[in-house]
Amino acid sequence: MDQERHEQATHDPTHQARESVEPAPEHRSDVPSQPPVNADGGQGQGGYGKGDDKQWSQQDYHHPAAAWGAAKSVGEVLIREREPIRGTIAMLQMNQPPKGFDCPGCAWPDDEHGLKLDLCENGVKHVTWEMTHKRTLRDFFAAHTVSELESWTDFALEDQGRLTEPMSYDPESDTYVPISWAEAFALVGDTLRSLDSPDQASFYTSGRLSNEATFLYQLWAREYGTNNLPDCSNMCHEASGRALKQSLGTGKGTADLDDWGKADALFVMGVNAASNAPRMLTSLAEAHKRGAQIVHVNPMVEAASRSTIVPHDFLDMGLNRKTQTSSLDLQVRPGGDLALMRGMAKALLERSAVDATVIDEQFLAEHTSGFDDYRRLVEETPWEDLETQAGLSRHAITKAASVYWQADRSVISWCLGVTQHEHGVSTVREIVNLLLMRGNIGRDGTGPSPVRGHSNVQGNRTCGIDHRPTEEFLAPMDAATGITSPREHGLDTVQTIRAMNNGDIKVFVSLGGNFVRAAPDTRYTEAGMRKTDLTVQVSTKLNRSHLVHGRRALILPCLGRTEKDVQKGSEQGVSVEDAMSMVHISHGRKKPASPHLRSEIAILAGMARATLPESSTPWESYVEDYDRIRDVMSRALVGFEDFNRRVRQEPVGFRIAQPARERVFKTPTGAAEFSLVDLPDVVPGPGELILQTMRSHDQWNTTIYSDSDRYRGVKNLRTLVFMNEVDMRERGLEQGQLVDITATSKDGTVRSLENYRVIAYDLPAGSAAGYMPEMNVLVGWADYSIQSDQPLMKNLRVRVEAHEEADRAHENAPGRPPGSGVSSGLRS
Ligand SMILES: Nc1nc2c(c(=O)[nH]1)N[C@H]1C(S)=C(S)[C@@H](COP(=O)(O)OP(=O)(O)OC[C@H]3O[C@@H](n4cnc5c(=O)[nH]c(N)nc54)[C@H](O)[C@@H]3O)O[C@H]1N2
Ligand SMILES: Nc1nc2c(c(=O)[nH]1)N[C@H]1C(S)=C(S)[C@@H](COP(=O)(O)OP(=O)(O)OC[C@H]3O[C@@H](n4cnc5c(=O)[nH]c(N)nc54)[C@H](O)[C@@H]3O)O[C@H]1N2
Ligand SMILES: [Mo]
Repeated sequence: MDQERHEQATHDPTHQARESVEPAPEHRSDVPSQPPVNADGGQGQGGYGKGDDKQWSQQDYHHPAAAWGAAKSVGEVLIREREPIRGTIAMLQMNQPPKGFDCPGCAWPDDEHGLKLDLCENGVKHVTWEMTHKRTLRDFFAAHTVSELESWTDFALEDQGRLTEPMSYDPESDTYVPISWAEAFALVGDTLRSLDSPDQASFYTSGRLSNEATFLYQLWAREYGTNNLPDCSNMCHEASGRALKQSLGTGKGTADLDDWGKADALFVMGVNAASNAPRMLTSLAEAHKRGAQIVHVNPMVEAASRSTIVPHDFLDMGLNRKTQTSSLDLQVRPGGDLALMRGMAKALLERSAVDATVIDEQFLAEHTSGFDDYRRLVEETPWEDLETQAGLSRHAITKAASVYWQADRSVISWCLGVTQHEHGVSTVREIVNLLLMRGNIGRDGTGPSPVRGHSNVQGNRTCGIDHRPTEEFLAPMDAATGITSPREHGLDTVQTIRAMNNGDIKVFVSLGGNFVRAAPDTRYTEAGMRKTDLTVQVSTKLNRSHLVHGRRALILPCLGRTEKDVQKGSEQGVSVEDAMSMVHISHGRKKPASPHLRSEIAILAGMARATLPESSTPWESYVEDYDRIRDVMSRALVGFEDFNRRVRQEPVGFRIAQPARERVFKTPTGAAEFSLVDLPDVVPGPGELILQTMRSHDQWNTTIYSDSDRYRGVKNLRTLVFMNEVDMRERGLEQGQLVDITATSKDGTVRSLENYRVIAYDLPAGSAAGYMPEMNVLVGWADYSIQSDQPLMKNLRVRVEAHEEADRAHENAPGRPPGSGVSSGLRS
């Protein structure tokens, strides 16, 4: 059976010729009729996805977001995972307190009433992915060497299903072999204790770890002696946290779902909400129905900025009645958001000459610092510069400003389109500047609202995953736990990759996530991983990071969020914090995928005890009853007082105090601080394009469900680059043509991807877009923002040109892993 699957996964690409052709879409007239040639040698147009031999196509998508397309897709996923009944029951329990489990998908908050049914297509896909009936058993590992598995697609790896028992890499047979939990813990402990310094280990986490597990994770790392705690936030919202902290004194948004429900204007910047935060569609549809204005700021006109039929709204579904979800679309230049915000501030100041009320002078005087300087800076910035940098006309900018000044209450939200840029911190601070001018903070229906990614990425930070912890955090934590945390800052994601390559990191522990795929500079990251002495992956499914490993390697399988966690005969719950600072308890309901799985908390405690045999931390006792972890957390963490009681409050737990919401600003001046930066130049050089790497509709970060991207009209193709038609014409490129993409890194090194297909798309001239994680091979390790240390995943400087035939022969050598059409080196 495994053999069968394998063959399907690494099929002979020439079979594609036999597949029947899709109905001719609008753009297909000039598409070559021969079968698509594989990009990156051997794995095909599906990139890291399924890569089957279906013909690709692309056409415009005209239907409302969510709606029947989503319902159909959910049905298909349930059937594919053979979970139609259990899947449906799980859907009905998801996000339903008091006994439901928190959706392990995105961090969008629960409905204020807790009980209303608000599901989304991608949440359901995510849950079903975890609940699959498929299992990766020891026989599977015995039958396939790691070298062989390396040639499989990422899709095929995860498609083996849930991991079932601890496995350890055996170099002699080049396979993973079973290991007992006790031996696995001992290997981790012994290796860590043998290091010259605790700083030779790095402890990564992806943002889905519960608050309780997070707390134990950082406790283990710090008691052991290091602040090397990189996380996915380093690639995600680091810029938001830093900016909000500088401007408002605390690193989180202030708006909650209630505020979204009361705002007169919602600004949605740099997020593909219909795919990545689908439950936002409900808020947008409701906002439109009550007459609020919705402004989308995005170089691409994404599905959420058209219309939606909210899938749980069965009446609307039945009547095919859609709701508008946009009043204005601004196709900003990539990285031009700061200029847009400043342009809106300038229009606001101009308007204040005829209508003084558009600026909240009283709020500015009482609660802010630096406004006069900001006013001067804005007045001195010429309109022409703002227009050029924003890529928008003065008229369009002023129109957005008029929506803003006519609204009594505004919320501004943003995601990766704003943060994964060189000037991400400055841009978020400019968003806050604009909010402050009208007192849009600490009032109902107002505030900044970063749209977070992983379901508990915000909680991870709150509970201590931070390579730069503050004394404010460490002092009470040390006092409550009796440990002495190191004070020296640790390594983040990019610096961990550097240190691995330099031989400075010997042990890499990963609680969830898929580091080699998610991180920038794929080849360099892989090389670093292979240099380590030990890699430890606590995971639910097989992924690339298990195959690209250290000299020794462990795969430790854990319970998923949907599964029952029983310790000492009693069911345990864990908590998470959503993007709007609400903390609630989550109970898995399902029988675990295997009797050998352990909870993340139990695995952490096992590794910690083996590392720190003399530790006075009651690791074993914490595992027996998670209330004990919450008790110590209530003493260690500001805002978690009386944690055990408050987390069980119905319907949705409690909100962590966010002082800025009460207009208390913990900045050095005690006021909200205006930021004053020069307008950055974000215009690409001649012949250059700014490439952003983003998600398709059918993927969860490094997990790719299918090779299609419904709302962008793409079927069966991931190795693509979207370009403006004008840029295509300038380069003599035609729809569907094969191209090479070359990125020049900040340090002058050059990386390229070959045999990608160019697709015409409505985005600003000078910009391009394609999919992560395939395109991570183009992100040099040195390409990170000096403000946030975030990799510039939306801001790569590239050239795109027709693929040269001569290169093709060697690119299509069969069996080459995806991305081997990649070349990198010092060609500058
Ligand atoms: N189904 C699903 N849901 C997810 C995820 C998933 O993979 N799948 N991932 C989760 C995670 S970890 C995260 S962080 C979030 C990510 O959610 P998103 O931020 O929506 O993620 P991306 O797909 O990277 O899309 C980035 C968006 O920013 C736009 N953009 C690019 N450059 C600019 C710019 O310069 N300015 C502006 N204004 N916009 C720009 C792009 O066109 C695109 O719409 O989603 C979370 N939710
Ligand atoms: N080029 C480019 N690269 C990017 C981005 C981009 O926009 N462009 N976005 C970045 C962002 S925002 C993020 S957040 C990162 C994502 O980076 P990661 O968080 O590292 O990656 P994921 O794909 O979310 O991790 C998937 C793996 O998590 C494991 N897993 C799933 N559920 C559980 C669980 O309950 N417990 C445990 N222990 N493991 C589990 C499974 O084994 C699965 O294979 O990628 C970043 N990389
Ligand atoms: Mo993220």
